[in-house]
Amino acid sequence: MSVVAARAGAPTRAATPDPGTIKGTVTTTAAPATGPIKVTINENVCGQTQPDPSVVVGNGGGLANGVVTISGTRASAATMITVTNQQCRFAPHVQVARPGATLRITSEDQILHTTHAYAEDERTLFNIALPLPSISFARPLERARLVRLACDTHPWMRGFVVLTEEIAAVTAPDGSFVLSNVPPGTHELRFWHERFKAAPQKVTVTSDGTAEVKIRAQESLVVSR
Ligand SMILES: [Cu+2]
Repeated sequence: MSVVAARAGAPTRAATPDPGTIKGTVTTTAAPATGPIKVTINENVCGQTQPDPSVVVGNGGGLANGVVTISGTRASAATMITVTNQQCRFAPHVQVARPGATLRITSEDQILHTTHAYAEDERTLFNIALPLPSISFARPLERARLVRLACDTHPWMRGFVVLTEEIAAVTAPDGSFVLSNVPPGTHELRFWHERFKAAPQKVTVTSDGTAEVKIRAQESLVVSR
């Protein structure tokens, strides 16, 4: 009897719901046709042409290099990311980090690249010359914003870093994405892509559950420069 009473009176564990997961795909049915970009300098390293990284559409219309974020959430996103100048491209083309993260910049190419970072208002954040492969530099990425990377030597080179406090994921080559550690509840998903847009979408996540969403994107008239 006393044991039962003791159990009944014991403090119960706080009912913290387990986080859930959002899995989804971003697709488009109207991808603009893009051809390869003609290379005009350093063809020995860069090749004669470069694929256009701004439109990468996989089987079934999956749209790569988009960023899905969950409004109003807070994430423990990456605090250290790397961009590599690789065969005259920025790899990866798009990535996500939290404000305050450090960007490591390096090169694999035997030619001069620069990694020129711009804020959305076209202000230069930094411009790093990489004359040799394997050297690397680190620069802080201080606040929530979209950072565009360009190269002063090679005008086709473009990259993006989305700095956000929110839970976010970059879409894979098949357009898929996974958002983990999502608090249960109804959330709004937002989508960014340098050339496409999509309407915000509501999704409900249950404790320890997996919600599936499909996001349809269309070409935007406003292109991130
Ligand atoms: Cu370059």
